[in-house]
Amino acid sequence: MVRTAGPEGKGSGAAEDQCPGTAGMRRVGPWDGGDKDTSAEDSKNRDVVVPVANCGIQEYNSNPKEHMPLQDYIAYWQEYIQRGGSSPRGCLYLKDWHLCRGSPAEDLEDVFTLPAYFSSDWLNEFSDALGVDDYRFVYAGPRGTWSPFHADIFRSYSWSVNICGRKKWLLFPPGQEEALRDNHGTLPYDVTSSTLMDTHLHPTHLPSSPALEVVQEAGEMLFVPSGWHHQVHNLDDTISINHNWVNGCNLANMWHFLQQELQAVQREVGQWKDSMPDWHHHCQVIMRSCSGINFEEFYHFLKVIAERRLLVLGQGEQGELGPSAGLGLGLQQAAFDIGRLAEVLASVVEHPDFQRVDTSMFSPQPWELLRQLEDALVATRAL
Ligand SMILES: O=C(O)CCC(=O)C(=O)O
Ligand SMILES: [Fe+2]
Repeated sequence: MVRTAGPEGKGSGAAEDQCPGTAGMRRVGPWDGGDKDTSAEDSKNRDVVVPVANCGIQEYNSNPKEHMPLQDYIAYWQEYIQRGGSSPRGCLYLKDWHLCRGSPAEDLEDVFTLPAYFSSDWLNEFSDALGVDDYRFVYAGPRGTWSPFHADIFRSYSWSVNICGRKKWLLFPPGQEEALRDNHGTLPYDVTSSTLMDTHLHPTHLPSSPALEVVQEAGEMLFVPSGWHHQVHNLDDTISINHNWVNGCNLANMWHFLQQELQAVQREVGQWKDSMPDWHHHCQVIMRSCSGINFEEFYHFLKVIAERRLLVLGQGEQGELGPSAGLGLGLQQAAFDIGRLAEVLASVVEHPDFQRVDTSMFSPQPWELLRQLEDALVATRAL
């Protein structure tokens, strides 16, 4: 785990102990207290509608979510504290709030400063380029709110910074989750549940390989590697910023995950393979709805990221590289990225299920893009 001070640094005194209304979240807004007059901004932010999960109700391996005005959530939270940590409305957790997407700020840097280690972030680069949902989230909730056991979307990395409060993370290295499955093969909702000790229900559970437990303090950042399952508990009233991200270092993990997802869909609907025309196409449609992406969209993702790097390298070769072609990318970074993109794209174009996708309208054609990437690599090595 990498730990480092968060954007606001560590230790802003009493503000850390109490979130609603007093947090040290300087420029983000909604809870920003302090001396300056923030009333106009506050009232604008309080109109924002935010997603809220009910941590007390299990719905499959997650919690049901509703949307409510931020000001209602803050009122709920204040009341929850006044009642000593309970509410007739249950234990509500504001989570997966796309604060940046909803922000009027032109630039992410106007909302908060992205740590340099995490700046190569293709998921958010892609969603920004398309103007669609990003993978930048705010989590905020009272002590006792929690996130059930899961691995992150597309086997991405994630990072989390506590603006205030503390989180307890229960982390399992890739593969270790297998021992936690129940006798139907289902992963647990809550790894702290005593039902895991029932050897009939969980025949492969090994109490000898417990979770890696990490307490993330206020102002600390935690990095979750690809494919690590985790469960997270807020030990105090806590506000955090969390991003999911993919880059050249975990792109192959994402591609591996997508192949597994397709195989899982194909197994589920295997009985209709021979009787259903377009069965392969339907598998891609189902995959998209279950996993959020299919092979066609993955190609599109690779293409958008690749073309931006090809542009940087092309401009670099012609000596035209101003401030990294406006992408914040250096030549070496672009060349590294292209190497990783070429490796994964080579595997994608060879994949029988990708070969079944109708690519006739794709521009460039996948083979052509792969050739461009390989040519760019050769040219870079010659420099
Ligand atoms: O903070 C939480 O409740 C969950 C965070 C999480 O799962 C993540 O950042 O990947
Ligand atoms: Fe997560």
